[in-house]
Amino acid sequence: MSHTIAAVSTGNQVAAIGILRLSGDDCIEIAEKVFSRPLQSVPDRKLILGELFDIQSRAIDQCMAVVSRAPHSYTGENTVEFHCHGSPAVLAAGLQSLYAAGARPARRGEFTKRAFLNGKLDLTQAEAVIDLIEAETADAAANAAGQVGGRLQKVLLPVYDRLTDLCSHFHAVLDYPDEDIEDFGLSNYAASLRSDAKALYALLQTYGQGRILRQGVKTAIVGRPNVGKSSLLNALAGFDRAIVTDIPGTTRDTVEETVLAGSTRLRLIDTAGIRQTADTVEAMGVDRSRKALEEADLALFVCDGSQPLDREDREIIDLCLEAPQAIALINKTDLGSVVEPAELPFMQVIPISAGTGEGLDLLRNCIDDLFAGEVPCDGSILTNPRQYDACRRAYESLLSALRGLKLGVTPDALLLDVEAAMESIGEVTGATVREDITARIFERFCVGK
Ligand SMILES: Nc1nc2c(ncn2[C@@H]2O[C@H](COP(=O)(O)OP(=O)(O)O)[C@@H](O)[C@H]2O)c(=O)[nH]1
Ligand SMILES: [Mg+2]
Repeated sequence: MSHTIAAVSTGNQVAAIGILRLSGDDCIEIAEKVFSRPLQSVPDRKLILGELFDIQSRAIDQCMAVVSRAPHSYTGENTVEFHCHGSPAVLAAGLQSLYAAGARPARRGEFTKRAFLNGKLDLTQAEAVIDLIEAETADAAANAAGQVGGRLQKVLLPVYDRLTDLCSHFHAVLDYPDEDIEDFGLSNYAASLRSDAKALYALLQTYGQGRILRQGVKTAIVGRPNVGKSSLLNALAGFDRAIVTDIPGTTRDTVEETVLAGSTRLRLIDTAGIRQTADTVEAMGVDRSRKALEEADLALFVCDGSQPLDREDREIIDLCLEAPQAIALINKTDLGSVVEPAELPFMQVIPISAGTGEGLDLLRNCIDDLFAGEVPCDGSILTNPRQYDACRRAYESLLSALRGLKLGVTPDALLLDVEAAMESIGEVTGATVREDITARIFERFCVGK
């Protein structure tokens, strides 16, 4: 018996349409109490025009009701949706009257949780629904949509399936010695485990891209004091996010802002100018700058083009060249430049003026070229730290199993590793290992007929 839950599914803003959603065993009866038309016998997924009543049975909106019966609904349960006019006041009144009629407020994610519990979505898909709703760029949305469609599952399920086979075979041979089951060929298993480990490794490699898709490109703006780093952050952000003065050492802490460069989302980090300093607070800021640079996906090296490069510039350049990607910016072109692009050992050198905005479009395009398109956005990559961690553990268990095979450990010890790998994959897909192995033993080998 599943209690009927109700919620506004479209957010609390004025809009053309707002949807009230109900899911649970009694939802059709409950919906009928607040609606002018009978719903028991209407066909599935047909829009029915009628009136929605508030708690005092006053009509508050003309709206459409649609019924989807179990199991053919998002949650797998009976559901009813009211497509109302999108007035927060109407939706709130409608919701109150649904509560009065017997529904209870839905908790966060509860519709999707029910879909998961009813087998309509697996865990990766359920998590992807949340990612899809929260996606901030088109690419992130496309990837999440792919995960909702089960792309990640397509990578993980074959691995899980082969491991289930292997385990069930081992168990069958060990636990049912009298049955006529082919003995295990350890060398076959080694090949199969190796290819599974390879598939997981390839998936783990996608996480760097996945993190960028999810959180944006971590971009550290670095350079000597006063070259115009904070001015650049402000110019890219489109407002005065960081304090800009002509006093060297103004920025003492890191300042973050998210901006879009084409379709690429950047987490820009403005840093304190890197230099030797006796000022304790500034020195801490400089340490943070170095740390931001170490963690960055992209380093934007900024120099002041109106002055020759000096030793400090060159030291910072060396640090920047260690970042996965780096672009050099010769700033203050409006003052005339004495720095030649060839003096800077970067693949990309762009003259800009944070003051006038010159060169910033070029910079945005250059960044977008570096990062957009490189990531497959079809949902086959890992974007989520929880999923990454579970896949990493699965991979390590498989490596341990392979080491065990080499050393000639007993099948029991091997099984422990393989089952641990399955458990970890199950954390991503929501599979329950014990049941799956047991089921497979009986399905495939007809043991205990
Ligand atoms: N003429 C000119 N001045 C700039 C430009 N960018 C920054 N400045 C000036 O340089 C000084 C230092 O800028 P700021 O952004 O605080 O540098 P930071 O210390 O690297 O963060 C300020 O007086 C800015 O107005 C530019 O493109 N052209
Ligand atoms: Mg600054």
